[in-house]
Amino acid sequence: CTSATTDSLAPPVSRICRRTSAVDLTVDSAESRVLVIYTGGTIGMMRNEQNALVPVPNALVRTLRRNPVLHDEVYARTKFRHKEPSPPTLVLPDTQERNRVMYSILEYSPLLDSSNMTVEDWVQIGRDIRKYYEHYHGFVILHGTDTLAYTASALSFMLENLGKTVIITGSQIPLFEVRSDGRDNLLNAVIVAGNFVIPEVLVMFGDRVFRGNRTTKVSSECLNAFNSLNFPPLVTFGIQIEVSHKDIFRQTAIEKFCVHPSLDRNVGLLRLFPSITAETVKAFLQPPTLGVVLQSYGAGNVPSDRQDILDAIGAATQRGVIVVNTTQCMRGAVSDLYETGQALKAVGVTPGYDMTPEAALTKLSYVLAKHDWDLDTKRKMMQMNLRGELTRALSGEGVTGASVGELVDAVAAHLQISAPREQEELSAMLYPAIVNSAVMRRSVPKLSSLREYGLDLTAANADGRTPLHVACCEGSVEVVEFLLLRGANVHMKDRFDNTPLLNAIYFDHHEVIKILVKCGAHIIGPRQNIGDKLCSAAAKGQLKRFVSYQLAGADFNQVDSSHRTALHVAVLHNQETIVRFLIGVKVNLKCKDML
Ligand code: ASN
Repeated sequence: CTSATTDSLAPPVSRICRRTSAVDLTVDSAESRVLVIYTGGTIGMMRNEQNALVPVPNALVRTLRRNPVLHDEVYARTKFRHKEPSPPTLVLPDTQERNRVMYSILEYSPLLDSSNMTVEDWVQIGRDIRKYYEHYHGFVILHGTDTLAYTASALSFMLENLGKTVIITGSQIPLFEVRSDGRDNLLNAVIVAGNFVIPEVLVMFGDRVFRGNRTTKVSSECLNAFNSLNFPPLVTFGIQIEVSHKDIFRQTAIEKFCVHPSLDRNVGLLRLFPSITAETVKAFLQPPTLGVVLQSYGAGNVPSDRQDILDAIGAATQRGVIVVNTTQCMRGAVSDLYETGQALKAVGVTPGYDMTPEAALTKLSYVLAKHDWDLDTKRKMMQMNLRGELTRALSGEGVTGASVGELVDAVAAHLQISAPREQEELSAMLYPAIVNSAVMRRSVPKLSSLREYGLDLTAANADGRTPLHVACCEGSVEVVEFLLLRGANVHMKDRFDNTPLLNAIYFDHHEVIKILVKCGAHIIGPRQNIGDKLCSAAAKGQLKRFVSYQLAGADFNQVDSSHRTALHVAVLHNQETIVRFLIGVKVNLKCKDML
């Protein structure tokens, strides 16, 4: 990330004063941890003396604790019998999904109605996600609905190379009331964050989860307050939770997660209306304005006979102001279908395709804060699909290719399968097998052609194993890089709780481990029983394994179930090379085992 800061940003210490250190919570297999960042909003509001809804501090956790649908007290008591975790941690009852989810609540102070939130609050949320990134499987942000779509869009750009699920939700009716949408929204958001790796900033509301930067608040009254009219939902809640894996936007760089620390505030939204004056347009485009999202009519049209307005826009783009054209319509994109739309191109306006106003505005703030990009690059970036915010086919980046549907059709016909649901299940079984056979052969050309045929190189098989897991066992650096550059996720866990990194460690593929770490892969000690694994390697004198763990950033002071470190075991088994290695990496020499 660049370390650019803008003069417009005050240090983000002002409002949010309560800081809590990371939870010290061990997690067993088939458990996961979610951090809930509670910023405010109706979900935690009550009426004051003037009968107005205001956020109430320190009330949410107490209420959630008393609700058996949101907290399993018996499980929590057994789990936390030694120590109450901090921040306060609740446990979802068994939801029949893969993981039992523990969720910790980090309550901001003061809690805010989202109408009072600013860029500083987005930066603070970004910082907290960065701070706790390696301690949790996923993140939920509880937020007021009024500006939720702006926050979701802004975070989608600020969180670079995101590899974990970040999901924003809130409610229309406070959770303290008998009839509230807050309970289901929170429950569903925590379930998704704790069970699925969808490496995007998402919005959960009602029975759907949308890509955050495609979402707009469409109703101040309905419980289905949000919609995404240019992109389908990524998750739908019915009797089953359906995840649309093919629509997930994946990062394709070998880089670690980081948070862009600033946004430029000198941006604005200008909505055209018939007979708007040139003076209004000029005033809007005056310095210090650096970027404007123009909301034009229909498919991107402006009055082509209003030379005064076009001149005002042209003068601004000449000065270096970035003007992005979007449509006032809720659905659809801008194009140069009409003469009235082409007029804008002639005066240096950048097309914004089908971006929502919230996405276009926050993207502009983000792009303008990238001080190492020149103006030309910034304009290009506004037209590129950075986080799934604009439709690729419209921007000319679409991946076309022959369909593999014919193969599935042929197998389906052979097996006499015709129902769409069964065909989908067949595809889900066949595709990973085909991709994995190319991975086993270490054949990058084969993988390329499978991709051209439309096969998903990130899809998991029935054991939850992705092509990246298989590649990390095989150890081909070329294949691992190829998959990572095409969206493979380093945080995916298979049915046996193994990540690609653990697979690479198991086979001591040191070069592969280095690439995975570059991409943000990390090990979580207690959860993955690293202490036991280190002790076992120490007993066998597996020096190579210790180098693998070292490359993966393991803590060699971790203990096994008998509270012994690898050093205890190495000494016990007279493994001199391991003892020398451990002393070399400065392990704690004073740690005592259970005896
Ligand atoms: N005014 C509230 C907020 O945005 C609305 C809500 O959360 N439903 O904080």
